[in-house]
Amino acid sequence: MERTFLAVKPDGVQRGLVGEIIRRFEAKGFTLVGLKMLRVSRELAEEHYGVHRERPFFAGLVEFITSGPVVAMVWQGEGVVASARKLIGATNPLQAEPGTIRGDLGISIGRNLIHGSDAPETAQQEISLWFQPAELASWDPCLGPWLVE
Ligand code: D4T
Repeated sequence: MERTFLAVKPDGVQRGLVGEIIRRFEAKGFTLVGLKMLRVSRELAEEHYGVHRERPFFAGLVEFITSGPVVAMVWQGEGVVASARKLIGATNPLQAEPGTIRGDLGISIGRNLIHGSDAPETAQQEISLWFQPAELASWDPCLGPWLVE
């Protein structure tokens, strides 16, 4: 079953939006299989955002992600990677559609609340970067037959 990596960034934690964000993925019908709060090390932040190393916003991004606790999660479900990106909305919250997390709850690209993997391969890499296998729980929600035909 497909899995994705999501992280509520320090702004989402500080603003008390962790519950609201989790609620949206639960209500959609996805299954939470991993969850932890952590203070991200500079090493982890630089590895996670490695593709942006040469971009002008990289230093600020690493500074921001390491500035406070983050809630890291793994979610499971059919099509969860692409669907989570839709639920999250465009990178710039001012351009994100209403109804999305960023569109409803944010205003600044540097404070866009949540990260979501952009493809199934990236999701696998990010899950193994952030979680040990033993930290993930495989379980079948009893609502399964009411969510998927
Ligand atoms: P993440 O990776 O956090 O889920 O965001 P996106 O996938 O939507 O967007 P991204 O990888 O292009 O950007 C990563 C991260 O950098 C911040 N950022 C981005 C920024 O602070 N200034 C910028 O100009 C851009 C493009 C926001 C998200």
